[in-house]
Amino acid sequence: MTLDLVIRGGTVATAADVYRADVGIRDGTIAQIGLGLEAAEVIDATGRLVLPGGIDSHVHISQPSGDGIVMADDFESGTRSALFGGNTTVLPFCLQAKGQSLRAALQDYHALAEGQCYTDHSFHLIVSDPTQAVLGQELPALVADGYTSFKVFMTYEGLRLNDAEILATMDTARRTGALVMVHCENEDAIRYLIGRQEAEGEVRPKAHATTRPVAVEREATHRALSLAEITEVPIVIVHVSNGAAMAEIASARARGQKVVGETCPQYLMLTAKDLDGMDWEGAKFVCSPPPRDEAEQEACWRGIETGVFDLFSSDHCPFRYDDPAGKLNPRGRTSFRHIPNGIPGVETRLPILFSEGVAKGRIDLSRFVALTATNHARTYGLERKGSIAIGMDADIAIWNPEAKRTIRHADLHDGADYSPYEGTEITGWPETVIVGGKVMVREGELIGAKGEGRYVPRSRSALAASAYP
Ligand code: DUC
Ligand code: ZN
Ligand code: ZN
Repeated sequence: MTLDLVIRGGTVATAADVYRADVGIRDGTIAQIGLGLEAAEVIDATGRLVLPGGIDSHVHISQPSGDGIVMADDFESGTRSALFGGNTTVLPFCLQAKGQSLRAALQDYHALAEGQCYTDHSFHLIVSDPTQAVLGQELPALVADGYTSFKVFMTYEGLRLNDAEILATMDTARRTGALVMVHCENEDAIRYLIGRQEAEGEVRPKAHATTRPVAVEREATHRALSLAEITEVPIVIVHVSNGAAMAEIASARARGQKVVGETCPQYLMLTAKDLDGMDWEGAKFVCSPPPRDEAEQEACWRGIETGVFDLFSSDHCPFRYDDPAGKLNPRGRTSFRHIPNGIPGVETRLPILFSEGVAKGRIDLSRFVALTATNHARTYGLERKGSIAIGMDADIAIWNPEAKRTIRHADLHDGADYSPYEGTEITGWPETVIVGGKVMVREGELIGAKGEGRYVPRSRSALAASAYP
């Protein structure tokens, strides 16, 4: 068999196995796995790990974020940063504005992504306006077209759905075999707590954490799971930050519900104390749910180790710090309420989990691959992605497991002006990244061009597919 490219002599890891083999690629696909493979182009991977490219199934790129606020990444910078972080596919969200059709929203996002991406990509939908037309006609047609997952919010005025709307949206998912992702925080409770803080004159960034305590997330998680139980749909609880919300997921599973749990680097690496920085620096760490404390970090690690979490995503949602269109926008300087929610992290997600998880012995390599690639592909219907096996897309990251790096924003490739993980020491970094058989980053150098990442329509989730053979 004539191969285009062979990755020779590395240690291949999948979610099931770790073994020595050469990987042969032809026409963008993994065509052979064996020993002694030959091709015109050979990459020597001796001493390196050959892993499925990361799939980050929770990122925000070019998402409208309120008056005068601009996200720090467009599709060019966001996917370039993802690529350097060892990712080969990202799933950003397509936000439906109130009154807008989902088709129109998708057209906008496709236009923004077209010709700009370094990685493959696909879109989740955010349903903010679940009218009868949207739920009855648009969504079913879009699910059939490969947009097989959508997110609903229980928080944010203008975005949150009430319980009746969540039930109706979940019912559409039930009828179409789509997967619902839920942002679980109780908006009314947050409003109440914000009112109390304001009455006390507290406006600093740290109040973002105190107005979104664990109970706010735990209650909403319980309610989302109950609504999913009632409508009989599988769901994803995204960006889980604490042990109490994890316990809700575990008990729903024990009752027989199909639930996927997701956590993110910020819940392992940051705490609410980071929001209490000098001179508004805490704004750099404002995200929702907020980071908690060391005990909750440990709880999240236990969830990663024991399987409460299937997904480890970045929730990359970047805003520049020192920028009137970012964290320090004129209103954001006056109160935590106006600091845009979200932090960058698409490039550091995999190195952080590798370093803190694999290198420190908390998880093994196969679990790392499952949490960062394979489970994302199965959960979101990316049939040819997330593993190294014959017939799969040749999406591969070659890692130096011994590389020592210190995270410095100056070395990253996103459009923000800081990293929340500045100064963190890392062991292990992806050096060469291959997307669809094309070497995009070679030993740390960008050699691929924007536009080489493709849009990927998706099948139904493995979790939702049982109703749709
Ligand atoms: N939810 C997200 O998923 N990302 C950023 C902000 C938010 O609330
Ligand atoms: Zn969210
Ligand atoms: Zn998010």
